Amino acid sequence: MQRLIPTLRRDHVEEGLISVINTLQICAKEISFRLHQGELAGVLGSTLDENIQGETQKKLDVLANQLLKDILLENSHIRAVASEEEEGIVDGHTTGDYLVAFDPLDGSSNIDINSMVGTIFSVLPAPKDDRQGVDLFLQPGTNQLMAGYVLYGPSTMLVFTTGNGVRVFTLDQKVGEFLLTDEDLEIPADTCEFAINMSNYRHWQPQMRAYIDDLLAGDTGPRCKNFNMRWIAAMVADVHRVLCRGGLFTYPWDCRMPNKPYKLRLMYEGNPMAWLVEQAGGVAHTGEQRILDIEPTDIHQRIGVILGSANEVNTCLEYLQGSQ
Ligand code: AFP
Ligand code: FBP
Repeated sequence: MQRLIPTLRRDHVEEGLISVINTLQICAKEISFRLHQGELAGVLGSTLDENIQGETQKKLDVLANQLLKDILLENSHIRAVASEEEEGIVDGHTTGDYLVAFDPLDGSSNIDINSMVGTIFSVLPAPKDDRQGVDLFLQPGTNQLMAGYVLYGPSTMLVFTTGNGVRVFTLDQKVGEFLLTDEDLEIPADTCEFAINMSNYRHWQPQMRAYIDDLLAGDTGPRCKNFNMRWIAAMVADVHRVLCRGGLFTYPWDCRMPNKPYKLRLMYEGNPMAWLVEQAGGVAHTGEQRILDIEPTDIHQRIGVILGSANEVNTCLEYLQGSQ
């Protein structure tokens, strides 16, 4: 089975970016080890702190964030990093060509129940002009050079794209290396599976409720087929399922917070997952526009997300746009 670096070279990935990806996989192995030690490592449970998103931080959130920052910032190719857990960016090397945005542990409510979590990352080019600070990162997802995630599940998997399709590597615990286990993921265009937090039903727009109502109506309803639902409460795991066997994943507009009606974050969740999904032949949309085309105005901005099997996402969009 092919190893990581030879695969990247075969894909003609530039050496600086290979170095960044290599550093990311070193971080992934370290986080994977701590997660798999679980309670034995004394890292389960919460801290007393809140992160920039106003969420209580788990000890492993803090640990994963620190590990990523420390290890990434040693790499001279990295100009700066931005984390979902921190307000500002952290500067690295002024001559670095790359920026890395990451969500250190996505799905952190799963940590204490020994369920799936992941690390999501997005690599952008460092602008060559005089931009500084957070402005460096305010680039659309179409600029991404590499995007992916590590899924810490029964096995640890590294899934990413550099624009040549979606490659999947599995961590061989015996030799401590990621080995290529799927060359090119493709999302089937049609699906009978969806993922949404149904407990928020009363907070959605009527059009989204109508779409879900029709899925639930099954083969005697307007969609004339039965749908199944899955929800892991970790986007990384739900999107992994969609990449592996198709499906529609959405975290839609929600009326509870008029000024912040969305949950998922563009830079750390939306953009990297959108590029992966598009590279696998799927569609990733906010309900109003293609996610990758959004010109960000804030590194922590939140968006609506509807992604997955192309035909199903397009059907959902027809409901939202009122043509169904
Ligand atoms: P964290 O960023 O706190 O780990 O949350 C993960 C997440 O943003 C995303 O991965 C899930 O899809 C979503 O939360 C689950 O949210 P619910 O609480 O609505 O299930
Ligand atoms: P398997 O025996 O095929 O693994 O099925 C597992 C299971 O019986 C339960 O563990 C689980 O609660 C249930 O199926 C899930 O069923 P559904 O497909 O209705 O969500």
